[in-house]
Amino acid sequence: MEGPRNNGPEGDSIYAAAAWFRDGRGPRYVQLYRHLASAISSGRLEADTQLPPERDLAELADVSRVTVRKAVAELVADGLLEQRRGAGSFVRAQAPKLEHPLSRLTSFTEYMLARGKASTSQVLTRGLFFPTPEEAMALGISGGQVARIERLRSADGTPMAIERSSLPVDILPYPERVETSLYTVLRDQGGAPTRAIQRITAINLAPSEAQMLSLPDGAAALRIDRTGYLPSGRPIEFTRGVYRSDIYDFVAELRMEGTT
Ligand code: 16G
Repeated sequence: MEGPRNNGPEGDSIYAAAAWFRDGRGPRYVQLYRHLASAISSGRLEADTQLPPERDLAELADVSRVTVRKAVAELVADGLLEQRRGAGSFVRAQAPKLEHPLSRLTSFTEYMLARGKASTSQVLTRGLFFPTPEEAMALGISGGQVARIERLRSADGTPMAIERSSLPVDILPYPERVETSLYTVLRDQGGAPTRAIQRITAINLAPSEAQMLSLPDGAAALRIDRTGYLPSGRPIEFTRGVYRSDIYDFVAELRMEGTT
């Protein structure tokens, strides 16, 4: 084993099998990958920390070198580690998380613009469809069709979210007009939501979603269902979005009742 590395207060114990391996929770390389990814995003493994060499890491973690290699390769592919020639693997400096205030109703485009990022949308589905019972219930409609748009949303070229939005046909008769911003099209036609209710759930990504968001299968993410209302109280938007939890932090301001 080589000399001490800059591994923070926990030293090498962070790599020990007891710290990350649980029976029945999937392949070892995936569990090791998840453990290291979360240690990096939480700051327990700081930027520029050098990982032990493959042979030592295999010994510390009580796994084969192939397992270590696979986990490290995934972390490099995700941009969490970098390999420096002849020196080994190092933790890369992480982009700060984007804080998303929950009390303000913003669109993806506005939110990213406010952070100096350019948003793009890749349309996955767009058209008029018969509503699912969930869409019909959320939008308060009993028959006819809904306009549906499914988009992969990116900021400065990084995939951030997959959003599937459904709206009553009279609100969005031509879904093909939505290129980047749904709310811009709605405002141009006289009405974007002014109030919304969101439900946030922690999920693990399905393989197809993980691939689109450039994350490993089963990675943690946030699912947010938003129902958006016009000032009249009419629900006009039901969006189910899956957001990268390694980039998004949703922040809520809370006030004690009776104070301002
Ligand atoms: C946000 C909303 C989403 C809305 C979209 C419109 C959340 C969790 N979701 O992503 O419901 O449809 O903005 O953005 O904030 P756009 O105008 O850029 O299409």
